[in-house]
Amino acid sequence: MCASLLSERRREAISTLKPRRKRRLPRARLVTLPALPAGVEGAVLSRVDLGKVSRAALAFVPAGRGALAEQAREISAGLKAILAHEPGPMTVTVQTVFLRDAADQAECEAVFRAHYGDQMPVTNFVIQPPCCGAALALEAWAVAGDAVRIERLGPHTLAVTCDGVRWVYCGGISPAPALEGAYAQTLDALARTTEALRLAGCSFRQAVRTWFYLEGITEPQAGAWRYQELNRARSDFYRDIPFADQRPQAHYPASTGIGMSAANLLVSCVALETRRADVRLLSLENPKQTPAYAYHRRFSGASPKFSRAMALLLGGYLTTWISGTASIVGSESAYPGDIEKQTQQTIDNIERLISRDNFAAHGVAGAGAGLEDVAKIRVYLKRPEHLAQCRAICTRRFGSIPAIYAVADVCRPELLVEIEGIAFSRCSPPEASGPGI
Ligand code: 3EB
Repeated sequence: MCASLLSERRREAISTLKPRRKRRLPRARLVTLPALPAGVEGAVLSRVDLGKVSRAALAFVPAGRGALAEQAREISAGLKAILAHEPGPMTVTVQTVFLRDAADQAECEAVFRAHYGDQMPVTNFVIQPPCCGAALALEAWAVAGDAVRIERLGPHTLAVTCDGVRWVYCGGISPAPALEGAYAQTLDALARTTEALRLAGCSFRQAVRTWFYLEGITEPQAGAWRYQELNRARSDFYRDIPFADQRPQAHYPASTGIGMSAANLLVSCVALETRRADVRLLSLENPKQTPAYAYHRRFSGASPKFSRAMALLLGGYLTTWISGTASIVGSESAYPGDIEKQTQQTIDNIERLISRDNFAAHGVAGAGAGLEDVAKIRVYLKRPEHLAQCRAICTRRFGSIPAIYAVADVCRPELLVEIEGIAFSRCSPPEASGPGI
């Protein structure tokens, strides 16, 4: 089934080429959807071929509805079969486990520890029920390549080095349990994230992507909302970080700020380090959306400090981290109460954000991506009963790529859906003049 989907996607890519380009061969996509081994249900895999290194993204929900441990073991067995079926050895570097019940975390963790032994990836347990009703869902990233070096630098830090670039993954970071209030919790979690990055020799300035999962995101606190308190802490913390080093414009990391049904706050991030000169980081804004850091005070006293996307141009390869994106036009929520229109608007926003036109408007020619270059998405739905309508639209527009659908509150009560993802495409290599990252 997956093989035919793949060719369907390729056909789509060819048929949408503009007439004047008809004679040119379509450039091979970096993202493909390989077939899974027979007998594994509920999993979708994408593979990203980046020359010396290849990556795989997996989204997996168990088919069974037995006890948590049974569902977790189904995932463990399926994961083993899927990775064994790949052409070469693959290592899972980072994973996010979406859990229906916070009380299941210890048991779930035990199953994964048994699965990985001393090869445990950086792991986030996010308390967001899978929309389909399963007790858990898994999103996993794996890497393969002869020249890849993996360093496990503690429970919250893992580094992948290849071709002169170090990708640092930090996750599973929570504030001290005794802390109260989203302001103190956020500051503490950010301090711990800094420490986790430091184990890999990185600083927060090198962060390109962050995730903030916040319990009670739309609940009041300290005369504001918990999300506004998170923004106040993030703004205070970011004030002293020279994110603007490379360009005049601030280049805050791409980010997701989303609700979670328990466990206060969870933070994770990706940072990059390289001395290669043919590298460029570009933070992207959406011409149709007010930059979040410039939102009116009415939305948050201290604005949300993140970029709509962060792009890495490295040699001829472009990686684009797409922030959590919602149905916001300008700074206003569009289509309150309408899941289908919000989903379409959200995907329209993403399409525009990663387009070649938008890269060109940011001063970078020869780069960009389309929805067909997205290797994995996460879809956060406020209400699980919207799953079928939302998934139909996502599948139509992104194809059958790995996708996690989880129940979570979005930071504004009227928003019903938020989508994030990551795209891989080719680009003209940036001029070899940069100082690295
Ligand atoms: C928005 O566009 C929706 O606070 O880090 C999206 C992505 C959102 C990231 C964050 C918040 C964050 O404003 C909410």
